[in-house]
Amino acid sequence: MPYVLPKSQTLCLKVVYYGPGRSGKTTNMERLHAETPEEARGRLLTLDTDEERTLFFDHFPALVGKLGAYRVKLHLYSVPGQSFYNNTRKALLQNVDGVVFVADSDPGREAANLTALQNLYDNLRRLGHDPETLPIVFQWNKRDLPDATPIKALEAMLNPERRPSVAAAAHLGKGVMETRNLVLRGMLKQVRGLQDVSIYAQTA
Ligand SMILES: Nc1nc2c(ncn2[C@@H]2O[C@H](COP(=O)(O)OP(=O)(O)OP(=O)(O)O)[C@@H](O)[C@H]2O)c(=O)[nH]1
Ligand SMILES: [Mg+2]
Repeated sequence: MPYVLPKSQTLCLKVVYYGPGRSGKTTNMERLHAETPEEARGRLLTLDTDEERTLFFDHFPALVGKLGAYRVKLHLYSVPGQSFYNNTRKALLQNVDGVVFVADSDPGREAANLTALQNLYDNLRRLGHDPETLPIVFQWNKRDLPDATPIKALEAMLNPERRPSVAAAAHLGKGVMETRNLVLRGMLKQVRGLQDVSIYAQTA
């Protein structure tokens, strides 16, 4: 659920990067952080284990533009992909405004992609979100792999609804900003459908 900070005229939106373990979610966050101007970004918080696996989440805030009189601020999170961290993933999806599903193009990860996507839809429904209307963008990551699963096959397997999608090689920074821009566009489209964003003003 978006919220507005009335004093600073800021509209805040929450984006969660989701996907199977090792698909490149943390890499997306690192590249995005590096590409965001210093004055527009907050500190990148990454909580990982010795083997560089995300233990809890990665997060940073970024100012990304304006909507009318409002500054638009994203709160970006990436979940831990390993299956046993589901409670954490579910908690991170609370009040989400947009999701990026980072799929792994490695042919050996087909089943893992499907399981992670099903897990995303299950968790969203359990939290009362409607996966049909929530902005979700697919990122086909690791396109640099010589034996990468063809994009057509990934689309057929994971994206029969034909939501927006981007081909990427996140460790090279390719497709990272495009992905973020697509999910931002989807979220702003929903906010613009309302007469006045100030209805999101925090009452606390
Ligand atoms: N070849 C290739 N490797 C990539 C790409 N993106 C990320 N990687 C590598 O994949 C590995 C896992 O990346 P992470 O970003 O840590 O993956 P993650 O999705 O955050 O993993 P978890 O936190 O365990 O869920 C790292 O060694 C990355 O350098 C890519 O586009 N191509
Ligand atoms: Mg990670």
